[in-house]
Amino acid sequence: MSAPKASSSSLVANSAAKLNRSVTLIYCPIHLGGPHAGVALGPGAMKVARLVSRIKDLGYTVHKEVEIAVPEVLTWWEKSTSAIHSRCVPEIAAVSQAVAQAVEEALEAGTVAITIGGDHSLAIGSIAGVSSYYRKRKEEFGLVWFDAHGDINTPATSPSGNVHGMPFAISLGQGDESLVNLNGFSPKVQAKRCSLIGIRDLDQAETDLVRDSGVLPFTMRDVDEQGIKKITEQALQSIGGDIHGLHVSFDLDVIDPDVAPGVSTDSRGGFTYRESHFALELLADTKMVRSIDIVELNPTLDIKNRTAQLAVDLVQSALGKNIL
Ligand SMILES: [Mn+2]
Repeated sequence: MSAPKASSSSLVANSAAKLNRSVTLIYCPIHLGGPHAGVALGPGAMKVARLVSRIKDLGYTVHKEVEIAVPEVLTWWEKSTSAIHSRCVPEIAAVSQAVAQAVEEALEAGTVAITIGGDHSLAIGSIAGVSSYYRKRKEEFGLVWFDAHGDINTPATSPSGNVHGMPFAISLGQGDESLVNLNGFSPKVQAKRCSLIGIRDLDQAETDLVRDSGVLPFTMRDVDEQGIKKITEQALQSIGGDIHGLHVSFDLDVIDPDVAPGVSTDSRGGFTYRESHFALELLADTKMVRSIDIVELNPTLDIKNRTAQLAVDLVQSALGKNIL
């Protein structure tokens, strides 16, 4: 965001602070985007880590808690034939519709929408909800996506057919039609309003897909070379100062598995503990964060609920918790 003049800046900050004093928690235990059924336990583990009271500790009220129903797909593995390039699409479409509606209602109520997964396929719905909200107001929003992976595969390029590797592409208008056209329009977000931070583990085709997407990418090497502060500033500048809100889609696998072991698809060489917090603190400083996804927490792979506790800490940072 380009820095506005001091007076208007503080006005914006004040009105945004008032608007955002309340959150809506949307629990979405979706596991249909990949083979890791343990992600369905993510919301429960974050509740155990005192998500609600830790948010209230910051002075926020919890406006509403929404439980999204996810259908049982007991035959998930039977859908694993190579002939099927996107698995569980009808089920994921139904869940996405419910998530989209819950997120849009949360924004209409003037609250920050926090969607707790579940795998990253839930971002199809959350971003659809955010997009519908701003579309009705003819306003722009930005998207900052933290991930070890690109999540930008299409059914044609995905080696696995797992939809949790496709939600970014779907939000940009590429992929299975029933998911792309959720709420009757596409794309949900313009590539120039997006940044993808922390990538280090891309599928073969994804390297080109990321390069050609128009999204501003930052690899872990960029993080190493420039630091979180510089790249976050670049991301915000590229997204533009004329937005009315930011959506943060945070895949916990962006963090190094030594720090966050409880994720489905870990990849070494990720964010440190402080880099994870700092990135979200910097976004919170903009007073623009209106909606957040926290995804891919897999308690069956965690150690003493450590990753769930970290995830709750990160929600606090995204909501503006400061050290002092
Ligand atoms: Mn992801």
